[in-house]
Amino acid sequence: MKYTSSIPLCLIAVLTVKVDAYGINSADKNRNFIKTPMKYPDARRDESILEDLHGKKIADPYRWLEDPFSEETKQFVDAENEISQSFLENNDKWKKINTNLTKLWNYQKYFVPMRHGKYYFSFRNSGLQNQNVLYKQNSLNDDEEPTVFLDPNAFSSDGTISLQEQAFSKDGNLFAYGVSESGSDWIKIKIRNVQTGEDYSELLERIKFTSLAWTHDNKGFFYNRYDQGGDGSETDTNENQKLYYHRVGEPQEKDVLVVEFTDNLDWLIVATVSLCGKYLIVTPYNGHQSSLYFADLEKNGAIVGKILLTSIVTKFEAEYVYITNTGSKVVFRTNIRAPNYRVVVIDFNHFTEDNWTTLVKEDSKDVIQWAKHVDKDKLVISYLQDVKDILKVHCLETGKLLRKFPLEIGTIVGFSGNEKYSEVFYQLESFLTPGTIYRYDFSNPDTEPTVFIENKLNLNGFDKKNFKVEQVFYPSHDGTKIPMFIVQKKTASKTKPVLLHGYGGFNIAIPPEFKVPFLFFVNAFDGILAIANIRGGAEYGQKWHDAGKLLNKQNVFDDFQAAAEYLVTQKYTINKKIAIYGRSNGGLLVGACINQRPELFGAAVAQVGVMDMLRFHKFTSGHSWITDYGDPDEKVHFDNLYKFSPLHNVHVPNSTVNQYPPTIILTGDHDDRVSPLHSLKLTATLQHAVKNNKFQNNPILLRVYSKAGHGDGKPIAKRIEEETDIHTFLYQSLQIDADI
Ligand code: X99
Repeated sequence: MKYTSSIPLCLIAVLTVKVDAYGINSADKNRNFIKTPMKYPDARRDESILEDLHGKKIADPYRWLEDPFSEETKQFVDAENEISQSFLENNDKWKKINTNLTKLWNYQKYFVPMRHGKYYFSFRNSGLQNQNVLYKQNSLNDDEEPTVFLDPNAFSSDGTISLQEQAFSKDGNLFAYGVSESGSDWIKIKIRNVQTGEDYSELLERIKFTSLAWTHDNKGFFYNRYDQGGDGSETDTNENQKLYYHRVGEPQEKDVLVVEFTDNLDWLIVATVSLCGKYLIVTPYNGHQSSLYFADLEKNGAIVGKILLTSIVTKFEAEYVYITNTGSKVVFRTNIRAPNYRVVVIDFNHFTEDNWTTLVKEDSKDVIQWAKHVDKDKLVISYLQDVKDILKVHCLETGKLLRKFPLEIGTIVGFSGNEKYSEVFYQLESFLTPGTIYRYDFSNPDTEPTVFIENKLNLNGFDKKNFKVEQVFYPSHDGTKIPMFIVQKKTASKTKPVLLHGYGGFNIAIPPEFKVPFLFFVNAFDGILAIANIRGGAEYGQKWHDAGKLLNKQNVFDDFQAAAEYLVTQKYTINKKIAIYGRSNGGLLVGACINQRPELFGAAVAQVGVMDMLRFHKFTSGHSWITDYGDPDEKVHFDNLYKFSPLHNVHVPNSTVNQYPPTIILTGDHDDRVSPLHSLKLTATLQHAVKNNKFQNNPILLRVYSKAGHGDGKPIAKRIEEETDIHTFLYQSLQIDADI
């Protein structure tokens, strides 16, 4: 594995010697890995950090780990990596798992074609290319070979520079694109001429969570930037995002500041240019809710300074997502007074709420996820129905339902089409379907969508028919029915290992999608994949989200623990064979669950998790999560967060029952979404609690990857390396006996 150390060689030697003595019994290192308790680095405890917060004394002995640049932090990370790497690599399955995962990942991937100007564009990946490549072609005829338009693999030899935000100009002649390094949320924007394939000389910097909206004169675009930037390894708070206008061919210094909200430095400003080019629509977000403004760009004239905005909605109590417009009649998807979302029309000439009309009303059960204007006068609307996608077509003028597309159980992961063309493409994925692209032409209304391209695995003997996917609805502690997908081979076997996955927050659902590592667990380990669609997500609209946020957050953890209990009572498995896995907000889920009910699980994997719930708002853009987690500076929220914050609820095991399960905590040194300090501080705290503890035999490991961020844009090589680590850890912890 590639791993660069920043500590002196002599120190590595010392640490390596120690690691060899760290409880890995070399005679049987692949099986009963712990014969003696693990030994961990002696992380310094600074007992002087003691704060009085809302009447409680809160210690934070590892506060020093919040400094990512100190030598002491680097040495801690290096020492932890030494332990986890030797633990994983000493397992002779690491290489086999790596080879098999690589094979499974190596299949040709196609994505939906998109039409811009004279050309079709589409992303492809030949199999193991680190980044998907953007191709250009004149037509979709079989005899035409597409040419490479933009290949992010050429930006770096290790694939760590990725393409993020992107937008074609209205005429399709220019392409603005953002690139990120080492997985950071920071991007730099460049502009490429579609005809020549050449880039303009300017480079736009200090950009994060940006809009990219071209004006229809094709001369420039709106984007968001901050006064200070970074490379993703810093933890500084991001505030005061502003909206700028950039003119193609000019240096960034000449960009025009058009919108800022100086009284509210935490807001993220989302800007869109209307389909007709006349309006700029601005929605400043506070977490998931926004207010709503617009400006008439025609009346505004040349963009030379601040744009005067007209306010439509001032209260932050819902979302307003622009879909399309016909003149001043502007169509939005919103959840205002419609927790499952509805489509409304706001006339910008008479925009008070009593003049709004509902075009597509809220459904009592199914949730409107997105809507696209296609074929002159139609809206394609995606609904989520019991965590499965439904695709419907409505009349844009009357809102009337025109037709429903037949859809297998799965998720639309890509859609392309617009008002100018009658043709649309959509890509469906599911647990066992790596992506089938359908094509439909509205000019032939009596026809059905046809398969345009089907992504196929390159795996001998793989047949979907040998697997089964079921959806169960299990009761949580308060009786609420929680949906859960269960995927496994049809063959009966001994007690199967389970990978139980969840997220539970931020109005994000976990729908059926194709994930190589999940299929690997099911196929190679003869395991069961269980996806628990716990509260806090978008599965049943705003109510489901509300039931798992702020003072209701404990419901999320209860739902996940109830999933494990259900899998055992229904005899799918036994507790020792259940691994829980979550990332980001789901890392918090795993951290909270191993503190609350360690006996339920046989292993835990917490990736890029939020672990310090009393200080999450102080780093990078963490303040934008206050709408889900609550504000630690307010007593009522502090008291709630303190009850489940993984860092503040670590216990010293006093029986083998409440020892921690084998746990691996993973993060990346350029994760500027959830700073690595969360994982570092939790690891140090857990290891301190369990070291020399006679009841704790299971390891607590930390793996920090270099040149890696929160996840977006991670090159395939790094993803395979990380998933090999995770699956080697699972193989060992769950005592998997599959022959691989
Ligand atoms: C973010 O933190 C992304 C930041 N972000 C917003 C945006 O909060 O990019 C936002 C609001 C409106 C428009 C654009 C943005 N996210 C995205 C959360 C989950 C997410 C995240 O990454 F909402 F999907 N978290 C990490 C939450 C806790 C752990």
